[in-house]
Amino acid sequence: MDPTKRMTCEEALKHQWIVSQCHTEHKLDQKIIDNLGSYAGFGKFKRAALFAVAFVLGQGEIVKIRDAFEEIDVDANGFLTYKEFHQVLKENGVEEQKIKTLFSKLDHEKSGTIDYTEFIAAALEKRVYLDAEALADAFHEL
Ligand SMILES: [Ca+2]
Repeated sequence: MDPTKRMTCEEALKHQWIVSQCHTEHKLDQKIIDNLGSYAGFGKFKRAALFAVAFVLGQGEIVKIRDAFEEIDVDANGFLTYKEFHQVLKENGVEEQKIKTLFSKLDHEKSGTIDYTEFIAAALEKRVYLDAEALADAFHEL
């Protein structure tokens, strides 16, 4: 191959193949999306209880959730902006209106972004949030 006809580094980086390799889709586990939906439907107290549980969970429980969080956190700064959340959930087939609802419910502290703990609280497995219900019940009985 004639080296003068070889593409430059800049050209290579803009090449269709490279671009398509770098721009992978942000694929989320459907189960996580379902969990987010359930969370959004919970009452304020239950969401608060889950938020508390999210703080004390072991890493093993949340590996999948962390992966999903990292998928959505496109710029990897540890917070999910509406733009990131919207983009990735839309790519995963979630409806516009539902994305809006999810975001406002997940943004527990109304900071305008979703942080890691808020996301974990919302994406917990049913098995875990049943524990949270037990916790809430116990709390009521005090
Ligand atoms: Ca981010």
